Parts: sequence; C-alpha cells; structure tokens
Amino acid sequence: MLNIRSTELTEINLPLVHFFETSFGRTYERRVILVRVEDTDGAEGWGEITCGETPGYSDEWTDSAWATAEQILSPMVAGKEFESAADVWDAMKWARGHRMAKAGIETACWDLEAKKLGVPLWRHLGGVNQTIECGVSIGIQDSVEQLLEKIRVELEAGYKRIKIKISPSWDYDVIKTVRAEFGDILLMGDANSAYTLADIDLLKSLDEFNLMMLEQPLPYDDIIDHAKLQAQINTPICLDEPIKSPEDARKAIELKSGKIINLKNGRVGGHTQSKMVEQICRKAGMPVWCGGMLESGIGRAHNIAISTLAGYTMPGDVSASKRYWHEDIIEPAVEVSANGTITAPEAPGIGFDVRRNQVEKISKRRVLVT
Ligand code: OSB
Ligand code: MG
Repeated sequence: MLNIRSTELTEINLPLVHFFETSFGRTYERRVILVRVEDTDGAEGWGEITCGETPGYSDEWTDSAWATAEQILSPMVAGKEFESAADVWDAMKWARGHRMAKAGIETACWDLEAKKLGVPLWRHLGGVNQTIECGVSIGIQDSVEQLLEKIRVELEAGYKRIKIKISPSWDYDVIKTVRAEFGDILLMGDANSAYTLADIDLLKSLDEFNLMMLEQPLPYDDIIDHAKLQAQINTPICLDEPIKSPEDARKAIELKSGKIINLKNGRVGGHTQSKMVEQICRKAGMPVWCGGMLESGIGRAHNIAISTLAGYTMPGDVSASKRYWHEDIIEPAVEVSANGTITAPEAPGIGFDVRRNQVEKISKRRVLVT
C-alpha cells in the first residue's frame, strides 16, 4: 500500500561536459526537473522528468512539463492511496499525453515502493539481468576528426556499441570515414527524423555500411512510411520518437515499421508502461534497448533498473555519469566497467543516494504539492 503525502518538483540546471548535437539542435546545459514523492510515513522516492529544454525531440519541454506536473498530475497522486506503484499510471490516465511528466512522478513512486519493501528497484520491476550492456550516443561534432577522437575514447573505455547522430549534412561520408577508421565495430546511426521517403536513395546507400540499425530516419510521428522504407532497405530500422505507448508498439510490429525499438522510460510514461512495451515486444520477438535523454543520475538510475528486464537484449544508451556531468547529483556516480557493462546496485530502490546538498546548490525553483 502506498499513501502518497506529497510530490515535490525541483528544477536544477546542469551544464554538459560537452555539447550534444542532434539533427534538431544543440544542447549545452540541461534543465532537469526532479520529482520527490513522500509518503505518510515520511519515506521518499525520486524520479526525473526527462524532457528537453525545447519541444525539438517531443512536444514536451521543461516549462510545459513543470506546469503539467504541478497543476494537473501532482493533484492526481498527492494525498492519494495506491495498492501499488503499478497503479499510479492509471490515476494519471485521464490526462492525455505528457508522458515524460507522468513518468517523473510514476518512477518516483516505484523507487519509494521498492525502498519501503527493502528491495532493489531492478528486482522489484522484474529484472533478470543484473549486469547490463552499455553503448554510447555521440552527437554531431564540429569536425569529423573530433568525432573520430570521441569514438576512439569510448571504444577504449569499453563501450560495446557506438551510435552516432546523423543528419543530411552529416551522414554518408561521415559513416564511411568511421567505418574505414574503426572497421567492423557495432555501429549505428540516429537521424532523429531528419529525412523523408524522398531521401530513399541516400537511405538505401547506407546499406553498404552494415549498420547495426538506423534509428528514426523518418518523421517523429510516423510508423507508416517507416514500414515502406524498411521494405526497401536491409539495415534494420529502430523506432524511437513515435513509440509512445504499448499500443504504438503493437501497431508498429503489425505494420513492420521497424525491427527494433529504442525504449525510453520517459517517452512511454514510466516503468509500468515500459514493462508493457517490453512484454509486447518480447512476445513478438522484437528486441528493445534502453534509450537515454541526457539524464541526471536519478533518471540514469531508473534506466539501469528497467534495462535489466529480459526483453532489453541490445546495448542501451545508458552510460557513465562522467560522460555528461562534472559532478552528478547521485552517489556514487554511475560507472561503467572496462568491458562496457553496468551492474545494477543491491541497495533498496534506485540504489544510489541523492546528494541533497548538491541539489540545493544548483536548484532554480521548487514547488510542493500536498
Ligand atoms: O534520439 O536518442 C535520442 C538525447 C536527447 C534526445 C534524443 C536522443 C538523445 C540521445 C542521447 O541519443 C542518449 C543519452 O546518451 O542519454
Ligand atoms: Mg533517438
């Protein structure tokens, strides 16, 4: 039984160690919304709202998520009683969309519940693989030399798979150079919706590079043209942006819109929804892997936990804190082993301590909803 007394939102600003550029823009500093839920016994759980600073990746962004979490979603959870964290999603279902805002609250409730039970969150979620495989996502750089250097560093650190962001001005030639330099590493590209079917010749030409997959080449809300594209290229398509629910996953499988799903906790609305997508995909033989949204340690810890489920069979975009932050807000920071793995912690809940003093230091605003 969960008796939620309050939800508390805190916005913190975290400068990235290195800018992150995708086909929709460049980010230097994250505005992260942390969610702290407290129950009537005074126990707490932490979550993170993973949306970007602009509506460039999805329609949610910091200020829209803040308003929605404060005014609409928190009142649906604060002061309410739940059989279990798995029921929190349903309490917010009336509100359409806003899945990242919902996920921040929902995942905080899962952390709280696992802590109260004294079990690690990954086990509480039904995880089976305590050690997960890690890849990295490398943004568009100012030069190809800079990209090659970054890839070299990550391969030396042990990461299992390299994802590079691509766009119409950073695609064929760049991938060709990377292949020539690093041979048959596990390599993939993520276009973040930078192409349309009119670019079919270019997209077909990428087949020669034997990419592990091509992530989200076509528009952010499309699963129909992706099916047409998949029928014409050999590279497996991985869907990211358009899969916002278990129903979306089912439809994409039926339509053959792609062969893999990048499953982001925030995008689908939290752990309960991720578990449903994972189950649908596992039954259909569709691999999933855990994507990232440049999370702080709290979102990262939740990503580690959910990645331990059986259906997450490919290396995810879950990597070490130090790739993003000079100083993370959790203790210890997330570290990756020399062979590119993370082992989910045994401590209850997310298994990392939140550095409250550090959060205070970099906090920009706070609101408590009771
Ligand atoms: O498309 O997967 C994406 C980051 C922000 C928005 C969208 C995406 C990404 C990443 C980075 O690829 C993943 C990470 O390292 O957190
Ligand atoms: Mg993506």
